[in-house]
Amino acid sequence: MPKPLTDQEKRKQISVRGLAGVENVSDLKTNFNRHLHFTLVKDRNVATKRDYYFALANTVRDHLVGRWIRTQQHYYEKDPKRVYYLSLEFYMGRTLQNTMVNLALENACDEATYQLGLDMEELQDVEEDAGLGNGGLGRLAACFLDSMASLGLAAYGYGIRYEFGIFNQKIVNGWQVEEADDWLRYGNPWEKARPEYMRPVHFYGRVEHTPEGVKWVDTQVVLALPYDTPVPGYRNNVVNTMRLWSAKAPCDFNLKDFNVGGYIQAVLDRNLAENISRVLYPNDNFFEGKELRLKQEYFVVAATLQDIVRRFKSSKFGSTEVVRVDLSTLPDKVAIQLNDTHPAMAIPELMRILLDTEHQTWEKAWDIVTRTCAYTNHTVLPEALERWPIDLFQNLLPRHLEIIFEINRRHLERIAKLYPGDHDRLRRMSLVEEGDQKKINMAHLCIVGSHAVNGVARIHSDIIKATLYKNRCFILVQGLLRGGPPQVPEQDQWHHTPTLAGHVQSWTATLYEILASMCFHMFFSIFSQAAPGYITAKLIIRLITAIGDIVNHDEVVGDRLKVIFLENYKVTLAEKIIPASDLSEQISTAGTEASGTGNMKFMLNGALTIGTMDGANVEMAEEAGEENLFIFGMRVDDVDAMDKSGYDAMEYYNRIPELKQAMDQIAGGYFSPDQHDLFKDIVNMLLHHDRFKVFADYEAYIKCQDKVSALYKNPKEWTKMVIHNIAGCGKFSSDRTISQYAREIWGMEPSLERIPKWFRNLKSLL
Ligand code: D6G
Repeated sequence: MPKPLTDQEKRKQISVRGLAGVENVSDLKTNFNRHLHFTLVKDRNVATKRDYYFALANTVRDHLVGRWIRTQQHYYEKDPKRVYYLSLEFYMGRTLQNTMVNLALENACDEATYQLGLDMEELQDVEEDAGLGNGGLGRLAACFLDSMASLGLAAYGYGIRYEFGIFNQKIVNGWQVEEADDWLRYGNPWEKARPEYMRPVHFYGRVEHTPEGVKWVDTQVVLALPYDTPVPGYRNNVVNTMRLWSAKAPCDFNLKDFNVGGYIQAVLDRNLAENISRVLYPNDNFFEGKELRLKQEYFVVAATLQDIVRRFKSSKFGSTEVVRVDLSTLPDKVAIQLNDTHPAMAIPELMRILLDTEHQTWEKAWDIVTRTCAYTNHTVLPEALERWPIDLFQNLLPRHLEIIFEINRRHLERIAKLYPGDHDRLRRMSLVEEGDQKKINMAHLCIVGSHAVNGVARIHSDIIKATLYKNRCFILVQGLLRGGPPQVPEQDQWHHTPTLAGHVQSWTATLYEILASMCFHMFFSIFSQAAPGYITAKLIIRLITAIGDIVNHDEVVGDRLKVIFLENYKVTLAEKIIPASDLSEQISTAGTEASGTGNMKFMLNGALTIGTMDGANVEMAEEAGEENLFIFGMRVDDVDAMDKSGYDAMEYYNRIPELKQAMDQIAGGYFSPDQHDLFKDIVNMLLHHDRFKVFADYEAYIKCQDKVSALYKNPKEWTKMVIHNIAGCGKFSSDRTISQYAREIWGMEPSLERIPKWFRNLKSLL
């Protein structure tokens, strides 16, 4: 008779079976019930759908834990180069399904929940989106974390654990109304607080120059409390970490002048310190310049750099034993990627650590910083570029301002030597912008302080080179999708199901005539979110819903056209809309959209693109063949030429009758019968101060839409184009993008290997 297993041996066996990927439905059921009982303290009589979701999430999470610990052990043992992706946004969406897919648990969980009498999809729907981002920039960061883990890179995402993510959009009487996104209300099963790694972050105070060195004193301290979220790679047993910081007031916050009244006030004032991580600024491509935002930017950077230095200096897992005494080899072991200028303070902060704490010379410190940091630019729109007023800086981060001034002094000295007498160049390239109010140009700081600068699409990188800064630029192309090598399958394997036609025509009475001759139904679905303070954007949303009110009830049009505003666009909604769409509109004026992200996702998911030669559209046309996209309108050169010759919207308005009619209808209250001049400002803007020159592309757009409509009537030809698009979208895989970043910027080698060897060999801590 074999000896019965001890409890510990049994546990180990279960865990080894789990780790080997042989999932057992009955184990999942047992663990689900265990979590329902012990973690949620519920029985099946009283459990809610949310309890079941949490039980399932915890069951799935258990499968991450061993892999997570072992991955981190491995990094400590092998000491590979690590990459740190610093971003103010990580737009993660939901986690449960992604985790199940990456761990190959989806089928087993589906079966287990089915046997328990539950519907897994319904449970998945309970999960709140982690909406810690505005759009493309934040979603890119999330995709990159996934790819870095899938490619076996020792990578970390560092950001802020906002208590409130991107607002929830409600449409009330046609208007956008914002609601706070209280995503943590019911708890977050994916995160693990790590109070033991709490770090102090200093603000305000003053700088003392002493014979022993520079001291930043009389500061106000806020603590940064890390929350770790596991980031599993795709079926390779790697689990990396996303560490998000939350602001905590220290116990003695404002308690220095203790007295009874002061005590109550001091406790209430703790909120002020903790407000730093309260809410994500809901601005996409727009710089608001608020002090709280600068605090957020420095907060994440200061806490993260302390963590990076601690990890670099310590050796064995869990130990604080110091193996490296100084930071001179930092660039060999650490790459820091700045996701836009938002974490740009990493440059002066690392300088401050090297100069004031590590006592390095300026030259040595600068060499370390520039070889460690790299910067990704996300936009050239002037209203989006971060320019912090010097007064604000002086007050909040006085030592950093000194360092930035010194960086600038040396930088300008170098340029003056290279281009003697070129004062205009010095002014253009300075980190300090003169004017009524002096400002620090954060993009310039990033470019000067980095060894690599890239844009997010080829055309965008070219534009940065030509405009923002004629300096060292790497050309990379971002991608957001995972895809294999291009292969064109047989056409009859494809079915074209026009479930949701995204056709668009102009908003004119002519539209109705076109529609009357149409043989198919169109659903014109629009989704968009306006920053709460962006009045024009909100008015445009109101116009869209107003057009919907009229068109959707029009007797001539009947059911053939519906204009639907899909409220509360977010990752989860995108996952539903994108695969359901036939036509994707990517119609930015050439030179204004850095890349776009939806364009590539629509392409992969079988929609065709009507678009301008802008952002990633350019490369999509290259990959799929320009004949397989509906390209129209001005190229960047045409726009530049028009900038010189002048753009006159009135000329188009007066010359094109249906355009005039549409504008007159909008301005005259056709779509707002109760308030005739409601949309007048939009028309005024289009006619008199439209820097995007929308009318200049109008005729080309309408002509191109005619081509779209004609082709849509020919499903065979349409499907052929779709196949070429899907087959050509491999380049836009974020795995491909990250491999390129790894090799060309970080000096790391990606690997697609599954990692069973080290994964099994490391000692179990169970
Ligand atoms: C994650 C995973 C956990 C590890 C912790 C700290 O929470 O296993 O102990 O990170 O890792 P380092 O910050 O020391 O790398």
